[in-house]
Amino acid sequence: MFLRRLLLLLCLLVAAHRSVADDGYRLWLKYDLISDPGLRKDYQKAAGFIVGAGNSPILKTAAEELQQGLQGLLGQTVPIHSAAKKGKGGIILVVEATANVSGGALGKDGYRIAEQGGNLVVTGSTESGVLYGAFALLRQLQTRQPLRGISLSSSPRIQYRLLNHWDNPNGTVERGYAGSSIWKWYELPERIDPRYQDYARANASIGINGVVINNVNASARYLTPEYLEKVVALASVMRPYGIRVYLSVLWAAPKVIGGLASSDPLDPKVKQWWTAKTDEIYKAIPDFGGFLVKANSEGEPGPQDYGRDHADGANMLADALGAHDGLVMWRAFVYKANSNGDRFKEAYQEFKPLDGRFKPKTLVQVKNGPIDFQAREPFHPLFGAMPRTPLVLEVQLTQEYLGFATHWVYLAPMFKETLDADTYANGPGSTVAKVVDGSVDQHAISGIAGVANIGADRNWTGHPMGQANWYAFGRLAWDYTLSSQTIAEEWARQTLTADAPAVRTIADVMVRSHGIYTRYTMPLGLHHIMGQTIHYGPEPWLASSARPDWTAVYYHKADAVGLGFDRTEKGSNALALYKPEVQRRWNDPSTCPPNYLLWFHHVPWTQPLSTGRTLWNELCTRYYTGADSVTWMQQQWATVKPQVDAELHADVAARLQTQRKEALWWRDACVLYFQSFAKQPIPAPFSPPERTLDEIKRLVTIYQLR
Ligand code: BDP
Repeated sequence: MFLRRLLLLLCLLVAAHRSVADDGYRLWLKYDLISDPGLRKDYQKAAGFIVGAGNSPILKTAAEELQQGLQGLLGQTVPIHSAAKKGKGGIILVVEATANVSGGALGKDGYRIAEQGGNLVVTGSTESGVLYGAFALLRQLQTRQPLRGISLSSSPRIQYRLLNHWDNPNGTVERGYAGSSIWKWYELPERIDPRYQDYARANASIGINGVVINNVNASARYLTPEYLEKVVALASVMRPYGIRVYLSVLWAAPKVIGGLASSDPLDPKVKQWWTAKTDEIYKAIPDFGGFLVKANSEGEPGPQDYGRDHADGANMLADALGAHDGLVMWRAFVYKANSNGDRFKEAYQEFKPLDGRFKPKTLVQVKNGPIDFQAREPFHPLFGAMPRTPLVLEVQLTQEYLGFATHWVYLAPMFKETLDADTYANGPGSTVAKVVDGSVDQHAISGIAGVANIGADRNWTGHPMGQANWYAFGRLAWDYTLSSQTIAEEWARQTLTADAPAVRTIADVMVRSHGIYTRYTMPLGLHHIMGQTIHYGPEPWLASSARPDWTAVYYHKADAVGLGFDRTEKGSNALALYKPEVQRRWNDPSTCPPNYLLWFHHVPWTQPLSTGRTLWNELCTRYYTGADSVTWMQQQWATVKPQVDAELHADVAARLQTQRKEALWWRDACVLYFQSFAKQPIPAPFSPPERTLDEIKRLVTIYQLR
């Protein structure tokens, strides 16, 4: 009998242990019971009940999310009351459009959390503000902050905070590394996967308020009545979380599904078609967000097919929106095939002359850098150059050029590098962030977009650490003044462990990881030397492709003299696109930050750099120390093994092994290839690679095979 009981107990223990194994599904919203009984008691005293602010869908969500979170964290029932409840020790949710905080009124969708009369009052300036406040309060508990004396207020600095999904109707995801699309088009609208709600919850918890659900290389299918029904179903899941749904549209849709002969934006029939289509969408989805357009870019159709320009196209769609509350986000990611040109300048040359021509409700969406989401890019010269047009900053969370779901790269430092860059558009301090939030040019609308790294993998992002990039994007979109370190610690504490030293170790690795990645892949401002088509692994020797600006040699320009793209006056003069203050700094190789050097200069191999080493020696040093730093990452990760979930620890440890292996590919491929131009030995204390360039080329080629 005793033995049987013991056996049963053991089975239960094993089962319990299994059930808490962390598969990453719960993201940063774990809400596990707080183990410190003292702290738990304090929280229980302050959060014994909730008084809801009302019964609208968003307000109900706010109360219910708070309830669910608190019940998990505190291990007790937390009732929701509808009317102001007498008593102390509860949380009161309030909407107050004119709520003030020290320093002024709360911004739109802002919140304030303060103690009042023995309760915690969460005030939102809108219903969404209450929801964000509820999540902010949960974050306080999840990161074990005291509630006594709490006084917090925050308002979003950027108004439209969007995820852009590059998801296709057949379930694939362009540049997606976390499985297939989370949208199950063939099941919708009848079956609503419960995952959609968890997705909405995660987004709302970090302030994301819009999602473009389909690829910018868009299918016309989404605009058919059959697919709009499906979009309606998704919109109804997002709505209670304050999230609006947007669509990427195919420019040629009037031809493809409308039976028209043209999609010329100035053709009255085309205008009529879009107006009717837009009305149809708003009838079904009254809070529809609007359209995202990739036109005349990488083979996509657009207004230029009819001799019109981007502004003609965007304005026609803005007219079609009419009085509906929606936006047109028109992408500036364009580059003509011009073998004598410099791709760096092309978007600027096309869009700058259009400044002032875009109608209200139209925003131009610009990638962080001038080429294409490279590991590190200088800020796009359009920021600060289009004062009469609101610009959306587009960053990429999916790691197309940053090692897919294999390499651990925390992207907040990269996003911040762009956000904090000074354009000098309106004097010093005109950072990209302030151009984007509208404050430099007094725009009433502002937006930021992150190309999602989310897929159907159980843990959402493939690499467990990729979740931090989703999280960081939302937090920075809300408040770009937060530091990368703060966000990393906040995320790690909620997601991985409550152990403070372990959190610090993990955050330290995170914050350095982007610098490490660039060192072993594209140091000193090298760019676009990755594997053709797949954009994975090194291929600096790539000399021919369908277009010259898809090769690597177009960008690195290695020769017997040196390395790098001369974009000064003597070269393509792309530097002239920036304000004089920026030009001055980057124009002189001795003041140009080493991280941008080869973006702008063709530097002799023997040239001493500000680091004291010659270009060749510095290049080798970065490749070698970068690859070695992955070993450091592995060591750091090993030290936190006792503090994080075993399954998750093993997952990340295994991915780090691949990362180390591939960092060595990058190192060996690049030093051996560039050595064939520099004709210099690998400097001490580093040892030359043990394999030949041909051996490494073969390895990389395997990844390109069909
Ligand atoms: C590039 C991707 C391509 C996208 C394109 C875009 O390689 O798949 O369609 O960006 O942003 O980085 O439109």
